Amino acid sequence: MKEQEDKGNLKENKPNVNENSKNKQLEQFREDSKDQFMTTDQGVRVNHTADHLKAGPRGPLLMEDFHFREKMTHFDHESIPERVVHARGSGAHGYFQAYDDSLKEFTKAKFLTEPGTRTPVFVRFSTVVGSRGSADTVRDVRGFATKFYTEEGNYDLVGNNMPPFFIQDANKFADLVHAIKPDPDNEMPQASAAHDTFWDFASLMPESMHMIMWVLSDRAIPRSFRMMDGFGVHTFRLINEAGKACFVKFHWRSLLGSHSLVWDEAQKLAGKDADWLRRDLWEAIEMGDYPEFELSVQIVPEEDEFKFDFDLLDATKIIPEELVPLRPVGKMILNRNPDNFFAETEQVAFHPGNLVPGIDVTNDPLLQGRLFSYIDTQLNRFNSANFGEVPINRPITTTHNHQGAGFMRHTINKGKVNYWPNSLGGGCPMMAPGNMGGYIHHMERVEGHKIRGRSESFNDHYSQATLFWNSITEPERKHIVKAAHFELGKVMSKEIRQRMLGHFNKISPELAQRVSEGIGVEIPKNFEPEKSDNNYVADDASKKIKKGKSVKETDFVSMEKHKIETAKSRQIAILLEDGYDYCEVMQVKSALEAAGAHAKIVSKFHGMRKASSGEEIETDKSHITTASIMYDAIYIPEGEEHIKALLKEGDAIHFVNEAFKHCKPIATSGNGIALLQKASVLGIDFADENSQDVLTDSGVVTAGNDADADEFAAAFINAIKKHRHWDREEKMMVPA
Ligand code: HDE
Repeated sequence: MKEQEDKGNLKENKPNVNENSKNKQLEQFREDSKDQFMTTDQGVRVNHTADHLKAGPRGPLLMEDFHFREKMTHFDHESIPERVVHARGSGAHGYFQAYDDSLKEFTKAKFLTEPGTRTPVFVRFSTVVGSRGSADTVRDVRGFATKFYTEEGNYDLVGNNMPPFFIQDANKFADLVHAIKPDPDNEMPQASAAHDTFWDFASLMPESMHMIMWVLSDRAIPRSFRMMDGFGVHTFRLINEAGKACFVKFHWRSLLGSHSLVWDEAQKLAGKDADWLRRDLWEAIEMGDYPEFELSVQIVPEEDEFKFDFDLLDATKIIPEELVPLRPVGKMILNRNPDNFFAETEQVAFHPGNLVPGIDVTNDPLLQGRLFSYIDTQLNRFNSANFGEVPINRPITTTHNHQGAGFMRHTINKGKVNYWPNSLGGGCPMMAPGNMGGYIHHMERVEGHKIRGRSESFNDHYSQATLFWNSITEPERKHIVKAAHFELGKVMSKEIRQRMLGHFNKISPELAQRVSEGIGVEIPKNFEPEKSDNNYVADDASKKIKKGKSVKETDFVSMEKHKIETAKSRQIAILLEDGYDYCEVMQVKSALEAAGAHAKIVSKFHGMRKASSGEEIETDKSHITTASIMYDAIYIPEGEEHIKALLKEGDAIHFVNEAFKHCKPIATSGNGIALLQKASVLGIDFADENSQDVLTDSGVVTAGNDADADEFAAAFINAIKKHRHWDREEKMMVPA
């Protein structure tokens, strides 16, 4: 019917977008009970809510008690099904802003090319395997899903914190998830891959080997949602104004760098603070330490599709940055916590098929399956197709279509006409041509025989796993080996352990050897991986890609080689008892704060701690309410009485010892060195207590009592910037 060609009589549904557009929209739905009477859902004021209506003070409930029935009914229906994967998550609002318009050459998506616009976003970070109440710090992939509320409608970039994926085809997803989730008979273990079913599946799934390397690496135990990178994983398409397409991979880089916990710390945090990552994100935003991520793209012209030694449509592969460098596009800042967890973080519904003009999908068989699953899964969660009307899911543009009825419809569509084409409604709502924002799918030529199979070009499962192993540093390798000792050590079946060694041996004989030492089985001879029923078909693509470009190492996958060194937003514990040196504490504290770190006073008990010169500082945390695992670094000032007290305090000695074993920066001066000795800080050179020296050895900074406090603080901040000092791992016999 009618296609709108001139803008003359068109009511523009494209808002003037700024960073507050979404917030303004949400404001209409907020409720504030301050200074209000309680009411029923019907708006009737409630006069008493502590007792239900009874037949006599000791009698039964009366059915006519509408207030009780309404209240109880609501409570009984408060929960919705948790997400089948990514059930546990944390959300934050913010905005995205492009740096410039240089991406116009490749895409017509306005939010990526208009530097003057701040596009509102809502991000949900998540773990994948655990249920809603599981611990944050388990070994797992992290979800990194972003909803951009653009002036052209919602665009969702639903990514992870690791760039490859376990499988190539969506038809294996249900099996993968069944295998990694708790066992069906006893629902154990919670939020962990370390059980027979997952490794059984993985060991029969050679295509998962590249991802397995990432999952065993420290990326799977991030220090913070704010300190991890994000990846779109699939190859998508960008389309420019002229309709020309190119391939694209999306990357988020944390501007605080990508940092991890150590495994022992992650396990302890799961017990002492199961909300560790959620709390970290919430508190950082409340304090004004807004998480920042840079969006970059890797662009591959369509004509270069086969110029690599892997298939761009294979989601188990990365494009090494040496082959296609990252091109920065813009920055996202998360600056507002949600008002209500359920209404926003739980109800937000992402979908990789939420696309705007200028961005399109490819035939990646994993992505294609996702295009079905995400809407389908929302129907299970919301029991209605109207989930898009929930405030957090609404676009900031107005919506016009005939998809009216269904459970929980909010919008009141006017008029008789709920069909298209129509003449009674003047042909409205109208079709929008491409030059007026109508979404036009990329006109890719497609032809082929119906086949349950995939191109032979997907049939290389080890090269990039080897590339990963070859590209990382020795401490990172060591952590992978230890992770494999743990994960496979929990596997009862020796056959499964051995099959995994067969794969590791194909990735790297050194890796296999080192893992084999810890899991009590030999590397199998003449190992041939299972074909796992894949039907690989030789086709044109497979002939072409074999000649493609490759690299032997790619530094960018290593967290250690690509450290952003900053002390910003790091948590520093200052151990204090009465009798400390006030001037030194204040000088170091203000230097830490100037570097963007946060210092917290930790003492035996809550209350005021008195300096040797009489000043007082209030304790933030007592030993029983905190632990070294909750800090990035620790500092112990000098002071005669204060150190004497710490030397008698088991908790303080353990605090120092544990932080040392977790490779964290530690600083002390003067007689504080005695506390390090008592805490078995071994194999480290200390400064002479009675000197002006400042000495840093493996992240342990010590200063003589005549040293310059500024120099001392600067050395400490440098050690903090390096995050962890892995060389200590070599020196330690007894674990933390
Ligand atoms: Fe998802 N995934 N996924 N996934 N995924 C879901 O959708 C699915 C995959 C990712 O914070 C579900 O709304 C299939 C890759 C994130 O709400 C479900 C396949 C990547 C989130 C689903 C994949 C992801 C989900 C569950 C293989 C990284 C959390 C709840 C074909 C690029 C979003 C929901 C949030 C959630 C299906 C693979 C990321 C069931 C079928 C690859 C970050 O629809």
